[in-house]
Amino acid sequence: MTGPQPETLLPSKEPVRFLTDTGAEARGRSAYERPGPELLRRAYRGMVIGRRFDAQATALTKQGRLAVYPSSHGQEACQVGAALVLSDGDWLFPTYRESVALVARGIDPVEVLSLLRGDAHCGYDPGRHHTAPQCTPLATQTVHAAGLAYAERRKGTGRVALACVGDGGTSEGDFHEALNFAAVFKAPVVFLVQNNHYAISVPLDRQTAAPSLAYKGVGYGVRSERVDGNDPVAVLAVLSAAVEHARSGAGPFLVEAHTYRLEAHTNADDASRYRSEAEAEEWRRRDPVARLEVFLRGRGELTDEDVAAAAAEAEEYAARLRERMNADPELVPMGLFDHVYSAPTAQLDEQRAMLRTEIEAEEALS
Ligand SMILES: Cc1ncc(C[n+]2csc(CCOP(=O)(O)OP(=O)(O)O)c2C)c(N)n1
Repeated sequence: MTGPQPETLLPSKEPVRFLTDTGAEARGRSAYERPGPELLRRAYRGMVIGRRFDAQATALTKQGRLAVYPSSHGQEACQVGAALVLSDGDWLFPTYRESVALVARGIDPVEVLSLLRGDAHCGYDPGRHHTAPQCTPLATQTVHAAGLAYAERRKGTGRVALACVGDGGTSEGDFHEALNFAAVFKAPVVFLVQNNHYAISVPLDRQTAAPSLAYKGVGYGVRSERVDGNDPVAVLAVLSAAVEHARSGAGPFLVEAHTYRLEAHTNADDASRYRSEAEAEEWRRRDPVARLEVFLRGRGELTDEDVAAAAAEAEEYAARLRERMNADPELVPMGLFDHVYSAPTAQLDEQRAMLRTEIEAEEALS
């Protein structure tokens, strides 16, 4: 029997944390290295802008400017952490929930939102940003990430892939196939499981009987860890170590981040039907933005001016986004058929012909 000893794969007994719920320094030493002030300050700025972006996107659904928006309010530490631990050449594989991670990666927010506006399958150039299109079928992106990471390993580029997946997504077959493949072929991929406790209305205890989602990695021989997903310091520390592990050739790494989705699943969902306000209130007390602010201020690494500057930048960002989203884009309906397959299927050709006929009939009327 070869392969790693199980003890080397197991997550910490408690989720890794550097901060208390209120942002003080947590007791005890961590096996992970605390990120330096420069990275933490960047994370703070990214989270403030990300939260403002999220609120603006939600408002745009109410104005009918956006068809749907899955909020990641409350999950900013994971979202911004995922973007900040990757270098430009690394690959990010997001789900529909990851809009804040995409803007933190520096992608134009209007391009990020064009999928959710219904204008395109993907509004940004995945090749340019090394970021896959946001995936709606659950866990499919984990297979793509494992395959791409394996290709990068074969090519010897030193690049890694980071795949985001939700707690619900870990029940999908694709997730298990991706873990198995990545472990056997030592694909340099990090699986970031954002356990936000609900898959739409399905709570975690109906999703898994495992001691924690991190144990799903152990069974496949994948080094796994749990982290307080609302502690930005811990998220950055653990994700950085996970990326380093993958980049060094040691194989995949699974991080389960314990977090909470404070808003409904999307604007089309009513969260009060399946969870209590008291529960959400508990999690509001562990707000990742406030925790990091308290911590950095306490160390003299964030000043009143820094906080005001981040808030002003976020307002400016939202105002510009609002303005640009209020303009009607010029759409090319036939473009929907581009980039679906490298060689179109007969069914796709048929659909394309049907749409062309409809457009021509409409043009003939006008
Ligand atoms: C393969 C598949 N099955 C079902 C759905 C419908 N669906 C969309 S979101 C969702 C819940 C996902 O929950 P989770 O993975 O925890 O992610 P979260 O939305 O909480 O970020 C479901 C079942 C889907 N998109 N894809």
